[in-house]
Amino acid sequence: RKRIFSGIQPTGNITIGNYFGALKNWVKINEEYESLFCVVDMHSITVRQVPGELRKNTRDLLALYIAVGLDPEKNLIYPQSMVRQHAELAWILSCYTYMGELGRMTQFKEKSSKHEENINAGLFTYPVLMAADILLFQADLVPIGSDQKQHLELTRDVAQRFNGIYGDTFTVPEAYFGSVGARIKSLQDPLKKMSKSDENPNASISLLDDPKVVMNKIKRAVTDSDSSVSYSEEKPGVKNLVDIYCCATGETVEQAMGRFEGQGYGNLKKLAGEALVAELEPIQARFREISKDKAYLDRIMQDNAERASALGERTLKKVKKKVGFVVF
Ligand code: AQP
Repeated sequence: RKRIFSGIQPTGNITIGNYFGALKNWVKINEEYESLFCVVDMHSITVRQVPGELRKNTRDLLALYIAVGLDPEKNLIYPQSMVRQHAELAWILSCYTYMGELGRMTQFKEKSSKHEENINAGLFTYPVLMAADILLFQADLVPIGSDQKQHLELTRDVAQRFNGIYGDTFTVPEAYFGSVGARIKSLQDPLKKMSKSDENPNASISLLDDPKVVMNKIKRAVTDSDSSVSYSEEKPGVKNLVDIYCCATGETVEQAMGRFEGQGYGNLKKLAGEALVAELEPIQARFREISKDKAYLDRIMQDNAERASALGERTLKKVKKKVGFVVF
């Protein structure tokens, strides 16, 4: 079986964007592959975090992985920082990655302009850690959103460079673009993507928002001064609501437009909200169940991290030997 690796940062409340863009796809494909789903907490400290919140978000995100349907007995589900091989490989790979390459990364440019007070070296070398995450496990496929394409390209370049110098060491991974996920946009500014670290709580819907909150946020979603539904780039707010409706129901845009075209916005908002609530309620119920049992989640984390560590160690040992470290 081919192997896949993917991760999400525990940087806030996981949104329906993260769900439709990533998690739901993982659930669809995880049984076909040998899968690792990591909570990438080491990536998130490139931006300042409140320690207690980071720890809670990490546990919550792990519980959510399980609640959406990823079985921790069949997949490796763990926090990145519990597997030290990620950091060790990242250091070695950083010596095979050029400043010029990292300087071209658009996410670094964006994030450094957003966090001018804290442009740290980790923000710059973020893609090296991501390369280490993937290459450590010899992943064949990496489910990513289009915004991560450039980072995956860099991962491939670094893998090929290393293989070129030392002979076959790393599997060169391919991107896997899922089929469920439309890009979900902010409910308050539909030209921006919905983001878990958005400061406006009305801009995003959390996977854990209760039904009333979901309905209200959808009701308040920004549309336009026009009054009838059509699906086009000129009407980004309405298009986003149709996308959300389709993601939650599994209907195609054509089917949805057969239902909503030419109507006012009220019915679209109502049905999109109801469909979302129906999708989220069972996930929330499972999440509450899992969160009640702290010992259960502790055990899953420890057991999964141990297994991931043993798997990663195989690659790390090989790499250490190749670069000339003393290895026993
Ligand atoms: N709006 C979105 N629509 C579809 N997919 C999305 N993803 C994120 N937002 C949307 C996908 O979710 C995964 C999470 O990746 P991440 O944790 O590295 O964070 P991100 O991409 O930077 O997502 P956020 O929510 O915007 O986080 P913050 O606010 O912390 O930067 C990825 O697979 C991504 O494509």
